[in-house]
Amino acid sequence: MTTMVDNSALQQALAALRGTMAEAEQWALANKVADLERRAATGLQDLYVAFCGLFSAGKSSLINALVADADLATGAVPTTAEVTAVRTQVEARGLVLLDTPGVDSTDASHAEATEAALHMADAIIFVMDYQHVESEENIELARAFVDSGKPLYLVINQVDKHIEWELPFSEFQRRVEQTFRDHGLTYERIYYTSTRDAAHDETARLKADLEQLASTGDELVRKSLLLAADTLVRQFVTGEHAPEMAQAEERLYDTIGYVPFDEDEAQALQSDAERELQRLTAQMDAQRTQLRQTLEALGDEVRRQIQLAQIAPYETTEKGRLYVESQRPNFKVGGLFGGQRKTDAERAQRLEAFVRDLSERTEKFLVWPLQGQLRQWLETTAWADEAMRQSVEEIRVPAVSSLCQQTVNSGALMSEQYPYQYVKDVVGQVKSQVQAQVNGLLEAWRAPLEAHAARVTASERTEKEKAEAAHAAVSRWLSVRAAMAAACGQYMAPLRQLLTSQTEPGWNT
Ligand SMILES: Nc1nc2c(ncn2[C@@H]2O[C@H](COP(=O)(O)OP(=O)(O)OP(=O)(O)O)[C@@H](O)[C@H]2O)c(=O)[nH]1
Ligand SMILES: [Mg+2]
Repeated sequence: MTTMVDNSALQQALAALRGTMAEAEQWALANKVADLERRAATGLQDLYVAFCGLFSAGKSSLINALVADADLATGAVPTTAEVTAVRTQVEARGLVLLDTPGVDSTDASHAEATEAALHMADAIIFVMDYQHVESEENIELARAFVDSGKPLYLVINQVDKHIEWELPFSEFQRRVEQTFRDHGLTYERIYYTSTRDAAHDETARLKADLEQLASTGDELVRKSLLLAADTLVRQFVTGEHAPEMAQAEERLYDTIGYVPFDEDEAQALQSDAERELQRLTAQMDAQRTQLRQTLEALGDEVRRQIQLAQIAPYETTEKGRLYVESQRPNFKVGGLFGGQRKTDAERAQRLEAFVRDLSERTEKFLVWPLQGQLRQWLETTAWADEAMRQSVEEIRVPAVSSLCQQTVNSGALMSEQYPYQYVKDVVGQVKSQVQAQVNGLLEAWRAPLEAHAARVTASERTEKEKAEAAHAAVSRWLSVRAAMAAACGQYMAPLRQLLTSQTEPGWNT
């Protein structure tokens, strides 16, 4: 089984990526893509292994021991200043060992050089001095190598310093491995080496394994190239989206106070905000509904009271009957000697008697009790204001006189039953006019009620605005992240297609 990589297509895809980065003036990234292009140009023939670690761990000495004709400078003080490549040949493949300057926190240029070597490396050999394995700096460095995602080999060098009677070597090994496990640091394998004479030296083993890695390294090289490209693309996309991301993050700090760790956390925050919004909306609706219901209940009560009010008992009805009977065309008073004047006077007098009686009763048995009821309601209503109180005092007895005259149905006058119907009609008119006044008043009370509802729910509204702002901020962040992921995916798609393992069975096995 042989895996074929279309090298010219790969070079083209990388060149396109470099072009995009150059266009955006991301020169450092474009140059790193150019490194990958050079690897593609040689048909991915070389395997790069970076030797990294703190200074004086013995990186250069170890490479000298592994490669017969290597002659790297070594020394007790920081020695290697820049990345040096030592090239050997293993069958058809070049094996390139990259010696790197020791990483120490004081020299940034060394860290940069190591980073550059890591970018080229297909595998990392992390060299440690026997005495510094558990040091904080060493563990921190190990973490960075693990995070790079490249195959990591640990080398505990200078094991000639081990004194067997102090601690059995197997116990030392157990402790070292435990330390890495405790820190959650994963690796391919550990080697114990020495460039001096030492009982437990595995340099030969390391050399054999490196050669093995080189001879079977196709998959590793492709994976590592993909990883290197992916790292560069991520850096590029992150840079391109930096202003948007900074804005999105600022909004997050302003609302929830921090940036979510990942999409999952962001989505959980979204759901929290949505639930909170629902809860607050329900709470506000409930409060508002409750307030509105008090006004509706009052309206119902008032309507009932108006309907039940007795404003035309027997005597009043009689007065109504007498008046309406006087409206018949054949109505006359004073017998033969009665004149039109007398008849008119009688009619006017009957009208006045009915109107006065009905007015008085309307006032006493309808308007006053109604005002009493409304006043009482206002007294128990916290949000009642002066204008509302005033509007109750302004309820008036309707213009009964004109109502009485207008309601007469001249076509029905001669009917025996009509007078009773007439009084009912007049009473209905009076009541509906009072009802209309009350309706107008209750309608006007809606505004103060809504204003009060707004005051009562003010804190919920503030909370709601907060939740809405949080939701919007997280959404924004998620959408920037999604745009970044989509951009990464788009840039990486051709490379992924070319470099992802495509085995061709039965061909040239
Ligand atoms: N005892 C002992 N000393 C060693 C061993 N390997 C290297 N040394 C010594 O340790 C010192 C540092 O060795 P280098 O190979 O220069 O270490 P390095 O990791 O390349 O150091 P920098 O390039 O400065 O980061 C030198 O004095 C070496 O002689 C070893 O296996 N045992
Ligand atoms: Mg060195």
